[in-house]
This record gives sequence, C-alpha cells and structure tokens, in this order.
Amino acid sequence: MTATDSAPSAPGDGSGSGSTSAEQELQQGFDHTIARDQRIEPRDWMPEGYRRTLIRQIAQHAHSEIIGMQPEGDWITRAPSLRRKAILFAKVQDEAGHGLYLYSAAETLGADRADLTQRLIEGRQKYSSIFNYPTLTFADVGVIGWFVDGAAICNQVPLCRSSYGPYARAMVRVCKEESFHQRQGYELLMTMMRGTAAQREMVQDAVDRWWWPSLMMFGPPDGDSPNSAASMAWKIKRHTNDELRQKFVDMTVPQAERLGVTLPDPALRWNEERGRHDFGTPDWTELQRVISGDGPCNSERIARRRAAHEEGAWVREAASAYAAKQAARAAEAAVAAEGAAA
Ligand code: BYC
Repeated sequence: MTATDSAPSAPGDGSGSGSTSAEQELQQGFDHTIARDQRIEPRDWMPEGYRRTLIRQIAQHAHSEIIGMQPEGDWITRAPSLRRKAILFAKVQDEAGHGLYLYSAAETLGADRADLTQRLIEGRQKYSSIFNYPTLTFADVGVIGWFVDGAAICNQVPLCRSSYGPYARAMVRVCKEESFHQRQGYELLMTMMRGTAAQREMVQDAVDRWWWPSLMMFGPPDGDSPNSAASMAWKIKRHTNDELRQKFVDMTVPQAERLGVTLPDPALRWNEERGRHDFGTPDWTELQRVISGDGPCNSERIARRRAAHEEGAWVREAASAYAAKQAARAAEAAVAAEGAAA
C-alpha cells in the first residue's frame, strides 16, 4: 500500500459494528500489546488508523531530517575553520542518515519511499516548520545545534519508547547523534561568547530569531492538536506537545544563563508553585502560515529538494540497473547449481 494523508481513526476502531469476530480478535490482540507496553512489529496486525498515523509522522520526520540538511549545509563552504567545517560536514551527513533510517521504518509499514519523496516535493506532505527560516550568520549554526537539536532530543527521547518497534529502535541511534549535535552547537556558542563583542552580539541575535520558531517545533497547543489524542492512546507519542515544550523551556533556561544570553520572552520566569517556568505564547498564526507553505524559505527549500531529486535520477537508475543485474546473475547461478546437483 502507499501512504495516505487522511486523519487517523480512533483506537479500538476495529471492534465497532460491522467488524467480524476475527477482526475483533485481532483488534483485541493489538490493544493488549499496547496495554502491556509491548512493541508492535511489522508482521503484526494493526488497525489501519495506527498504520496511517505512523506513516504520516515517520514520513514527516524523515522529510524534516532531509530538508534540515539545507539551512546548515549553506554554511559548509563558509565555516570559519577547517575544524568547524569538518564538524558541520559530519553533522549534516548524520541528518541524511537519520532520514534514511526513518524512510526505512516507514517502508516496514508498506509505504513506498519514492512515493513519499514525491509527496514531499509536491507539497502534499509536511516537514518541520523550523527549517523554513534562514541561517543568516555562523552563530545560527550554533543556535540550531543548541535549540533545534535540543528540541529534537526532548521530542525524540520519548519516541525511543514508541509502540512501533522499527520507529522506536531508529530513534535510539538518532537520539545519540542528536545529543552530540546539541553539544557541538553549545560549544560553538560558548567559543563565540568568549570572543569579541561583535561575536557576542551575533549569538544574541541568532538566539532572538530562533527562540520562538524552536518552541513551535513541538506543534500546536494541545487544544489545537488533532492527532495527539489517538497518538497518545496508541502510545506512538508518550507526551503531549505542550508537555514537551515545557520540558524544553525548563531545560534551556539554565543553559542560557550559563552562556550569558537573554531568551527573548519578557514573560519567562520561574514559577515556584508549579516548579516550572512560565513563558509567553508563541505566535500560532505564524506556525500555521509556515506549515501551510508561507514561511520565509519554504519555496526555496522545496525547489532545492526537487532539483536534487531530479539531478539524482541517473544515480537511482544506475543503482536499479546494477541491482537487477546482480539479481539476474544470482538467479542464473542458482539454476546452474541446481543443474549440477541433479
Ligand atoms: N512543523 O496534531 P498535531 C529534527 C502539523 S527533525 C510542521 O499536533 P502530531 C532535526 C502536524 O504534522 C524535526 N508541521 O500533529 C532535523 C499535523 O499535520 P498533519 C521533526 C507541524 O503529529 C535535522 C498538524 O500540524 N521532528 O529535529 O500529533 C536537524 C497538527 O499537529 C508542526 C519530528 O518530526 C511543525 N512544527 O504532532 C536537526 C518528530 N507541528 O500531519 C533537527 C516526530 C505540527 O495532520 N514528530 N505540525 O497534516 C512528532 O513528534 C509529531 O509529529 C509533532 C506533531 C510533535 C511534530
């Protein structure tokens, strides 16, 4: 089957009127596995809504990793030293690897990778809003590592316990690498903060521009998140968008103090009673605008992805021809071996 973009049906949807007792039994088996916190594997029966939701989320996640190579990739040729260039190269390459694990995880659900790519470049599937903002200075590379990879860690560590086995396992390695990415970003910023006044200003400016878009990465507020209820019930998501956003703020505030930058939110303060930080409301109309294609870099990002896909057609053709030749040779060898044995 191929991916569909429709909304998930409610958990337990196979047990409603019209379903056969065999279907009900399968649904019960699935519900039982989820209730016991065990993993659903590709061979297992799963409700169609669960499969569709996973394909949607995993594909968007994969697309985000691949599109996410662009804003940082823009700085590879302009990195200020060989060391920074090598680090940035490695990081951007890691994002490509994350995309590949994730597309493979989507394929275990019956999705077709070529179809998913087509949906991305035709604007029929989303990718993270955060990658539609420009990287104006090298400090942006550091802030992406600190904020964007930091937000990714908050969001993705719980996904290591996601109910779908291949997704959860892919997340384990992704999170290890994201952790390294976050540290490299923070170390880069620490170095700049120990530099000149102009470098410190550059860092503060990047913090000011990336803070609110980073909070938006966690998605709309819980009340406006149509997918959360089903994803939480299915244990695909383990925390709501607002819970993870709060966690990110609490984690980041002391890091900002240590670094010596100000987070651009006058409402940000420690709330003794809650034991958490209060913070201002992101501009949700901006998130909707960026998600629907009208962010500062949306058209540029998709145009570049489309061009890379078209320019890579010969590589895919060559790889397919090679695989077909290998398969034909293996088949011939098998026939010859059978003949010799007869
Ligand atoms: N940007 O019902 P909701 C990375 C969409 S990669 C764009 O709350 P859900 C990294 C949402 O898809 C970062 N779209 O949805 C890479 C839904 O639309 P559809 C990506 C967004 O799925 C390289 C609609 O809004 N991380 O970190 O329950 C370098 C309603 O939302 C956004 C992942 O993908 C957004 N910010 O929750 C460095 C992690 N927010 O699909 C770093 C896995 C919401 O119904 N994904 N939408 O048309 C998730 O955890 C969840 O999918 C989300 C959204 C929390 C993002």
